[in-house]
Amino acid sequence: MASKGEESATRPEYAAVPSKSTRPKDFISTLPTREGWSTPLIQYSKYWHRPHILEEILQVQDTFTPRGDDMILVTQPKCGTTWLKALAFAIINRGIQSFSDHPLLTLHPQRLVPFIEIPPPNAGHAYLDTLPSPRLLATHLPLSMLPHGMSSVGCRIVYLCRDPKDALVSRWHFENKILGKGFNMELEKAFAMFCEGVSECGPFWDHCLEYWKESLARPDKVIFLKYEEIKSDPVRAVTKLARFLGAPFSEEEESSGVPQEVVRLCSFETLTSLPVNQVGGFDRYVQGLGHMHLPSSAFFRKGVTGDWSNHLSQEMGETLDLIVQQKLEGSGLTF
Ligand code: PAP
Repeated sequence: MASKGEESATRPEYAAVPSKSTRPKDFISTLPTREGWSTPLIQYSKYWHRPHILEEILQVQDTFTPRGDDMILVTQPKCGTTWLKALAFAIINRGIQSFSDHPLLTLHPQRLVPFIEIPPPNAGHAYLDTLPSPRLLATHLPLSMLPHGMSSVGCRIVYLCRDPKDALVSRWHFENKILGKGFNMELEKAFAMFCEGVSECGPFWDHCLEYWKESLARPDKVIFLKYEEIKSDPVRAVTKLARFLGAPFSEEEESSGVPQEVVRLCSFETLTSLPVNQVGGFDRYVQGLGHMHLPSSAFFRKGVTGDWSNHLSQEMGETLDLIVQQKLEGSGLTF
């Protein structure tokens, strides 16, 4: 019988996205499209994407070269990406940077850890090749759409998910904030679409399930975390994450409170108190919306669990819970 290690070595590659040489011309225009919140959504291999992001995803398939020591932070939008970027960055850089002179004090976590599928403005995807190893990268991609080669070279993947009700409400506020009067999506309609599985990178439950199953099959390469679990015991979560990333805290570090320092530096309270996270922002071109300015502060709202109940009715909460429960049935994953 094959051991766990042997099994993972023979698993098929993740990639389901066709490469440039195999995909038809105008590939995107052949895919199902439907109305999204602010731009249309296009469905590829059951997942919904904004058109410009899908174009980037296709390019990444052609250009991204994974490295064995890459660490990939994966989330669906609004599941705690900014927080996870800060925590992972602080963990792996703790040996070379003191907490009083830390890059997180002067750089937004979103800048410190680039997204694979969203290159920095004017940089292009080749930018990722210029980063020194080990690279800390982020993505919202489903497991089955990760760039080719990530599984076989053995990248470490950290998956963070969140109660879908909170992720939905957080996303709705975010779009409201960045689009202002240009955002006309009623929360009830956004909720109905979400329940149908139509959300950016959704269906929400399928995205979670793919990584959940992979974390059970390859626990040394994929770790599955929940926003709520980090909230309730951040030191425990940070310790677990450090161990997974191959940078465990030493006894000396534990007794001198280093895990607590990481938690404090990356806390909602610390990050929101820093000017770098309150002023300025990110400029992006979004097809269908034009040039957008994403204020740095838009990535920080309340930073709590259960805020959905201030925006969705109890009945809506129960409806979504039931859908998610049915979709996850038998997997062992619960929210
Ligand atoms: P992204 O996926 O678009 O990059 P992401 O960082 O996941 O965004 O979403 C922001 C959410 O994380 C916000 O949640 P809320 O709307 O429910 O408040 C934001 O407040 C929360 N967040 C950001 N930083 C932290 C942090 N340090 N601790 C806890 N929550 C945080």
